[in-house]
Amino acid sequence: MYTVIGTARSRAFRVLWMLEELGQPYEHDPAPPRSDAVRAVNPAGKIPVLRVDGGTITDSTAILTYLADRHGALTAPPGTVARAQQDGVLHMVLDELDACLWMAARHSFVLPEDQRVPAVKDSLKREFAASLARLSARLEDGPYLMGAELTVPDIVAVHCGGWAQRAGFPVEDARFAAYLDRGHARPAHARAAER
Ligand SMILES: N[C@@H](CCC(=O)N[C@@H](CS)C(=O)NCC(=O)O)C(=O)O
Repeated sequence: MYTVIGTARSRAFRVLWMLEELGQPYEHDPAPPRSDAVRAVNPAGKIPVLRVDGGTITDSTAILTYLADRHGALTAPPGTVARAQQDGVLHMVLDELDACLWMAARHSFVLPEDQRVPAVKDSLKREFAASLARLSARLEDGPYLMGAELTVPDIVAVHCGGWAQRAGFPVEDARFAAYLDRGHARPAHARAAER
């Protein structure tokens, strides 16, 4: 049995969605970041955390990759060129979408007020829009980033897209907007969102 720790309004949503796609049973502890419950399993206080087989896995991407490999789904097989290409796209999404959004969040509400530089957000929004346009070129042969099937990079990219919309980042690229709608319309996404 898997236990996902972390409120669904965080990167923990990626793990909930993945488990719903896999059809695996799990428990969910919606603990907020930096809470005692989270620090007990991850001293950094960060979420998500996955508890499995008496062990603890931190970082949403590490968790998604573990689940994909363990269940042989939403991924190309490890050790193949296709998997390396998939990992390349995953890291691009992390470097260029997740990193921009996280930096904006840090300068909006995560850092102590006297350390925030709100002016950085305009530059991050421009960078984000340019990255989105580059990523959306991959969707030409879609419907997903790696082609016909939903894979781990899609879970992260669609989550980042929704995060961007909530944070007031521009998601004006029509192809990416349609891809977001496709991701949000998946029944497993809806089941995770119910949390
Ligand atoms: N790369 C990590 C980032 C984890 C992370 O920063 N999570 C946020 C919530 S989405 C958090 O716990 N923030 C609290 C903090 O940074 O102290 C992942 O993908 O899991």
